Amino acid sequence: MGEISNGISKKEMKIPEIKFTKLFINGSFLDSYSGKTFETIDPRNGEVIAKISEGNKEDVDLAVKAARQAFDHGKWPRMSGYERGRIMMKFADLIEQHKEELAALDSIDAGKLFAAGVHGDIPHSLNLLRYYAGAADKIHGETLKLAGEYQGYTLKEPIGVVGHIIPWNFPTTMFFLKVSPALAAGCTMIVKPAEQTPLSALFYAHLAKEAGIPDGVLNVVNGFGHTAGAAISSHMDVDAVSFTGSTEVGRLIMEAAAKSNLKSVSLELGGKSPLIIFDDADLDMAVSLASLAIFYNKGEICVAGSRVFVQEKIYDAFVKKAAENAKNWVVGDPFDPRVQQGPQVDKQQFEKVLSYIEHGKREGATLLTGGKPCCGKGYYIEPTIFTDVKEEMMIAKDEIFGPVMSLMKFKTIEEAIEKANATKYGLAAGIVTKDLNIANKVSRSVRAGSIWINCYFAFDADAPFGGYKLSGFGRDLGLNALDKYLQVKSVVTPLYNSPW
Ligand code: TXE
Repeated sequence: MGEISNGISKKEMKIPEIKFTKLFINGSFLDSYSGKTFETIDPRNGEVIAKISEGNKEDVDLAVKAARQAFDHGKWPRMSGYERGRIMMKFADLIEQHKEELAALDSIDAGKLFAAGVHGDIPHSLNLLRYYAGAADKIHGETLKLAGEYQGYTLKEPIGVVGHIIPWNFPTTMFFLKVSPALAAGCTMIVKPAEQTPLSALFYAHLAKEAGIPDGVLNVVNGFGHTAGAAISSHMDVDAVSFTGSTEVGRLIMEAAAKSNLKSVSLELGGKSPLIIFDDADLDMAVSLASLAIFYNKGEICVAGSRVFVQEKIYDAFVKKAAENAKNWVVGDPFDPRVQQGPQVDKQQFEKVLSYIEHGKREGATLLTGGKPCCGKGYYIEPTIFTDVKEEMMIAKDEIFGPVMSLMKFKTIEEAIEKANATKYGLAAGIVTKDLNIANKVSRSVRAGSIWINCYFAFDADAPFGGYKLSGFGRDLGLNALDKYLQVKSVVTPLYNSPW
């Protein structure tokens, strides 16, 4: 195992000062109504980073009131799209000026690689913000040539007050994935970051104000899911909820929406994505891709390629190389530039992953490599590979959300398609082959929202993203995402004289 110790100086770690810990409501940082706080923990060592104001129902009520006022009477929804876009561009520029500090916040809060933040999450989030800033003045309806002596047009109007409930695995990207199209559409909003990762969202709220986003448009209420999150999803004055997280909580959110005001809901949930590697694949490339697909972000990624199907002729060679690769995968402090994998986000996720590894061993899968905690005090887990995995095993069925690859062998294309689809999820799939016919056939047959051919994690602001089956519904990214935050109104008029 190419692990390194945590012996890096504080200076090298670039530990940022924690400037914002309160709730951000109506343009100001406030203590929570109850005065309560919760601790956010550094997964590198289990130590407390800061105490964060804990939002509850009363705080959500206050934030929704501010967002409602800003929507009904404020200038943001009535501003020209061009002007909204200009302010969003300024917001992006301000983020860019603070990108190292922001990436460091996500590193200490979520255990994310600092380099991945600076070169991945933050630039990608800037792309999102700028992409939707550019779209803000291009939100068009249609003209309708109606039957009889009528004509009409459709108007696309912002849906209103939106609740964004987001997870901890990509605190920055998730924030902008949700907030950018909603801002472009002219909505006002409340963001509820995950309780594990409250820090960067507060900094973004501060920068939004500096950029000129009016008070009440973007509110951030940190807190727990069953309190602050539930208060958003059951609120009578929230018009839409956009959620990313577990399938279990997705169901609760739909239920709360149904029982309150039938607010519109979109859900991006878990996954158990297949990566299918055919005999003709370049072996080195296939192994690198498969390793990245499961070990990147310590496997804490909804589209992780957690089920790897390898065609029989290259299976043995693949297994050997994948094991070598995993043994050389560097686990350690996310600030060290040599490191490829940081700690799991918290103790709960760390224990969840280890318990799945134990299940895998008990169910009879072969532990090829890894399988243990490592690197001292923090929540670090060795990159792990199981072979001899059977479809009915828990490690082949459940979302582990950790660095655990399940390797399976297949013979024919039909078998690969059948196995790939034998899951309750449908978020993403990868195909590795040089044969275009195979790639086309498999990409049409696998029931998943994103298909990556000879690549993985190929996200782009312009490529819609979302799930089939229990991976949810609705699309983030792309121009489609704007639809979640818009209403369509039909306006009809007589063509000539009014018949009435
Ligand atoms: O998710 P939760 P958890 C999966 C992954 C992970 C598992 C559990 O398998 O191991 O879910 O993670 C808020 N009403 N994913 O428990 O609880 C919560 O505060 C309203 C996949 O952390 O779904 C947080 O802000 N909101 C996923 C958000 O929901 C509630 C990313 C997500 O937390 C709530 C994360 C409630 N009753 C986990 N309960 C992905 N698709 O990327 C919780 N929340």
